[in-house]
Amino acid sequence: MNPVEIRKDFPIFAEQINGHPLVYLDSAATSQKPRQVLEVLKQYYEHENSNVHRGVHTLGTRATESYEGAREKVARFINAPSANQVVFTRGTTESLNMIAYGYARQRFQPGDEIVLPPSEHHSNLIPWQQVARATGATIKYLPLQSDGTIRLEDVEAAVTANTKLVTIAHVSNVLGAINPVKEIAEIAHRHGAIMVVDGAQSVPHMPVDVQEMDCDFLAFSGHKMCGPTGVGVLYGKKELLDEMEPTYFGGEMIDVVELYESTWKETPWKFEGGTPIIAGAVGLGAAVDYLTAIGLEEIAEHDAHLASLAIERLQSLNGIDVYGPEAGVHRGGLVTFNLRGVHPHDVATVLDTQGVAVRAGHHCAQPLMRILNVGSTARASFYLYNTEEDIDRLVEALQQAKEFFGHAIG
Ligand code: 7TS
Repeated sequence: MNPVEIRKDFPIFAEQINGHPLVYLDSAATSQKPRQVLEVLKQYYEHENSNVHRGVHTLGTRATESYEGAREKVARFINAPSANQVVFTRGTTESLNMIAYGYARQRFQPGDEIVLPPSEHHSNLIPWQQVARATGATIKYLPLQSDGTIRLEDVEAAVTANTKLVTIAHVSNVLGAINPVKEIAEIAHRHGAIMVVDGAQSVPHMPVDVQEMDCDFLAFSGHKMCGPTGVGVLYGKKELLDEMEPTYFGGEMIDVVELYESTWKETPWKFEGGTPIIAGAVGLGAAVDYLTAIGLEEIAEHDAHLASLAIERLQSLNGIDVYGPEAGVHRGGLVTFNLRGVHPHDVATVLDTQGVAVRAGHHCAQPLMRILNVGSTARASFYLYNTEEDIDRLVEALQQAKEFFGHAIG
């Protein structure tokens, strides 16, 4: 895998940012899009655009074939047993909320427990708070180690016969930790609970096999994996999706509508009320093709290598705190850090003057920020188009930031 060649697929890298070539280190927020995906979107709108599942006309058939073809591509990508277990949603947030509304709220009651770490993205935390409020179920947080990771023995201790749902991010968007989701799923299942995996930061970056992991639900977003914004996926085990209530009611998702009651289509179409995210799904299918051709193993190795290198380089600068586990096999492609005594927004602003894009803020993980005892942090996140030279540029820009803010250069 050659990131220098890969970059040529991404038109955005022709941009100059404040007089510098773009160094894009914010792929955990959203990835850039390759020409191959942009061209499929253009082709779709120019040659296939129509509504799906209803037209008997030729364009309707083309659009339906492309849309359902994308579902099959996504199913193969995560090794789902069937394409019917892939629901197109707006993204991870919507997928997780659909589980909360359509599954958890219908079943949970006082005394039931939901187990998760406090380090989750708000999208995998607030929906469960809301379920607890609505049903009387209790949230039980797993303890975190000083590096922000969880231990399996703590999961064993927390999960009981009262636990109905265990959830965790496969890869933390702040700490970069890769969590042992397969082992956690095994513990959850032993106690009769279901396992929900937030795959927003893993599916774009490493091979993810839902059957091997044995999760009950998996949520992820297209826009973080070279696809368009506005499309994501909810994968579920067939029997759970069949049992689960739709969240949106209206056109497309029905079987028979009477005046006072109605019945739904089968899974997955019962979850896709209204005109679905047709072009988005087709674009996501193209992104899946693109990533598959490069190879997810190679991408995972590349991202982890850049993260290790970045951690090493940042730690060699004085006055920089790096959060999360040490570099190594259990780390994804991002590094979260602070320049001591300087607000991360100020750091990110100085980096931007050098063309280096990093994210600064609480990363939608306010409880974790409190545990780390920081208000916010800066974060550099890597993807297939980043190079070692990008890390040189990050380090140079950080050195300038240190000079600017009066730090001694390490
Ligand atoms: N879960 C995790 C682990 C995430 O990283 C994100 C987005 C989401 C859920 C929500 O995804 P969405 O596509 O529905 O918004 N994370 C980030 C981030 O770290 N910076 O910007 C968005």
